[in-house]
Formats: sequence, structure tokens, C-alpha cells
Amino acid sequence: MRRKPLIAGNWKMYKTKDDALAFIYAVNVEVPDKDVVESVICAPAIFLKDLVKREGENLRIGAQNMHYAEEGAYTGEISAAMLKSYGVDYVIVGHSERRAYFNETDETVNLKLISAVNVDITPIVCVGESLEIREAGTTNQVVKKQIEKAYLNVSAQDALKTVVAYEPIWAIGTGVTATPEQANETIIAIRSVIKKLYNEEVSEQIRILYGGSVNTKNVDSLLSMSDIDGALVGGASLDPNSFLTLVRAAL
Ligand code: G2H
Repeated sequence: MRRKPLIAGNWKMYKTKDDALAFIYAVNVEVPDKDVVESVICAPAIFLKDLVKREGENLRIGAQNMHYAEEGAYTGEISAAMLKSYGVDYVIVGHSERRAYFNETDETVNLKLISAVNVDITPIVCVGESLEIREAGTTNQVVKKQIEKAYLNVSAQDALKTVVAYEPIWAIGTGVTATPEQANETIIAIRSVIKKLYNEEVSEQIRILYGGSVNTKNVDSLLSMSDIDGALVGGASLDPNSFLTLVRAAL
């Protein structure tokens, strides 16, 4: 892999405060050098302040969602500037669970991407197809549309400040992983969309992760593929030893 690998845990709605702190204490000192592999934990919003306070030299903390507006009458929401003010460095945008259950659309993904980059938070922009689409053979067209809409009005310079996560919906939390070849093939297609939107430099430099039932057993084969730059990991990121194994696989 020519691009710096990134392993991001997505805790989703798991753990209590004590669990979260125990994880950080266990993992912090063991995480490899951030100049070699970026290690990120995207935690529920309520834990962010405590986790950022305790993050070590090599671990970074991310949020799982944010609102796109700078500020306003949006009860219950959190802005990018609020996240930044607590030292949060990453945010997941457009995860399929948010698209499915919380009305996230390609349009809000685009606005959130722009808003995150504006305050120097790295958005991890999720795209991916349903099983129906995979079986119909239209994965590349669907993912192309998602990317084009997510990056609308985003300059090449700002696109380079983002990370893409390709997460086929049929592989999320199901135990069914896309084969390394399937994942790589779609990620190559995403890179060619980015090349068309911008240029070769952006498409070669932007990092694209795979997500969907990544675990300690399949991570090596996924990361060995030419265009997979890391992983967005749900279930297997909850246990400290499992997370560390995933991160070390990217070394
Ligand atoms: C996909 C992934 C993390 P899991 O949602 O974003 O979860 O690894 O549990 O499939």
C-alpha cells in the first residue's frame, strides 16, 4: 500500500462509560506509530470528551455523525465546530445505518463532508450498495452516483482531506464479507470516479477503506489488495486485543 493505512473502529451504539475508558487505557500504549498507521476509534458522542482527554500519542478519536449546519435550532444535534472544540479529529458521514434509519441522504452527506472539512475534521465518507443492487450487477453505477453527490462542490484540495469507506450493505454486521477481490474491484471503480471528478493525483492519494464484517481472520487478505487502504470496523473493534490485531495487520 502506497498510501498510509487507516484502521477506524466504529463502536456504533455499544459500551458504557467504564467499558469505553477501559478500552482506551488498554489500547493507548499499544497502538503503533501514527506515522506508519492511523488508528482511530469512532465512539458514541457522549464518550468523546472523556476519550479525547485520554487519547495517547498514536490514537485518534472520531465521532459517528454530526449535523451539517454551523449552528442553529436543531435540538439534539452536534455541529462539526462543537466536535472540533473537543479535539475530535474524524467523523463518519453517511454510514448505511444512518442512511437507512435516520434519513441520511446523498445531499446531507455532501453538506456534512463540506462542514467537517471546513473545521479541519476528516470525514470518513461511507458508500455502498444493497444486496439487491449487487445481484442486479449495478453496484458501480450506484456507488458512482453516491460519490458524485457526496463530492459535489468540493475542491480537489478539500477532497484530499477526506477518506472514503466502501461498505457493501449486505456485508455489514452479517458475518458475510465481500471477498478481497470484490472489495478491491469496487474500490478501483471508486478511484476511477474520483479521477474523473478531479484528477489522477487525487484518485491516487485519497484513501479508500473497506468496511463490512472485517475481523482478525480476514483483515490480512483485505489489506493485501492493491487499492484497499485500511478498514472501517464495527463488531471487531469493540475488543481491545482484536482492535490492536487489526491495526497491526496494517503495518
Ligand atoms: C460496517 C462495519 C463498521 P461491521 O458497518 O462500519 O460494521 O464490521 O460490524 O460489519
